[in-house]
Amino acid sequence: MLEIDKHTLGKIKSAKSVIFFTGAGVSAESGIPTFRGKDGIWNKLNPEELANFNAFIKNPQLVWEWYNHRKKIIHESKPNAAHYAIAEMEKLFDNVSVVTQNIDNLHKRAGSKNVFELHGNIERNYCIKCKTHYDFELDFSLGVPKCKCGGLIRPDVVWFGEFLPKDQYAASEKAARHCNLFFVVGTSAVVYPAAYIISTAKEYGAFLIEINIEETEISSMVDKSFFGKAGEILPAIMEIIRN
Ligand code: BJW
Ligand code: ZN
Repeated sequence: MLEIDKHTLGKIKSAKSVIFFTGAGVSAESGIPTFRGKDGIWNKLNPEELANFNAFIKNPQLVWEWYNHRKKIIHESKPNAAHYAIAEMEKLFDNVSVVTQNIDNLHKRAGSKNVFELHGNIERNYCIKCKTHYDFELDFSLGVPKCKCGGLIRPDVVWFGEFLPKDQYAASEKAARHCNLFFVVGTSAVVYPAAYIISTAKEYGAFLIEINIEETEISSMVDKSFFGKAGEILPAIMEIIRN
């Protein structure tokens, strides 16, 4: 049974506008590996060699192999109890937004309506030259797919050194300035500018709750931490709010 102190419970129950800021940890129980931490993929792979534009230009084949491998894992996975609890929360509060760093589309698949994607979406692709979108299964039979203009097609995700989609970031910041309750779920909170959204919410007076299996960079700045799996803590919180 999850224990929630009176103060935290009061903040949860009185909230009108709520944000769930999520990272790779929210999808861990769906079988999608995280980046950092104990089982993180970057213990084995070097992000410098894969998650930046220069790496793509140098070896597009290798970068695409990595994304196609992850795409397969994502396609074979399903939203977990954490994604579903977050989607259900829309029925319990006036206003719920999901601000995610994940590219796996699982929040939308679980039924969340108001999702802002800060680091793109693995389901989408675009041409590096003319920016035309190719949001369907690409054909790799002749090597790395190219646009009709001759440019290489890349996944529509945000690599290191690249700007975040302006509209998604602006909408997330705006929501953070107006929310009363801000959940930080399954993120190491070390990647910027995404992590600034957490500080914005705090600056504008939101009550911050972290859910993670371990302490993170932001554990000392949040109002309350629940240490445990997102797929267990979030459904438990939902039940407590309902009763
Ligand atoms: C569980 C769990 C369970 C496990 N339940 N919990 C300011 C300060 C310092 C650096 C910078 C700064 N501003 C910019 C930078 C540079 C850089 C950056 O932040 N670097 C730091 C890492 C040092 N940022 C950028 O480059 C960004 N762009 C930018 O700044 O543009 C401006 C600019 C333009 C031109 C020139 C210069 C600047 C872009 C960042 C893009 C990040 N992209 C990636 C890859 C996306 C595509 C892909 O997936 O392939 O996004 S990196 C990777 O990290 C991915 C994630 O979205 C992101 C965050 O990771 P996340 O989600 O937090 O995952 P993990 O693995 O770190 O953590 C998982 C957590 O879950 C852990 O805490 C576990 O404990 C927990 N967990 N199981 C609950 N069951
Ligand atoms: Zn093109």
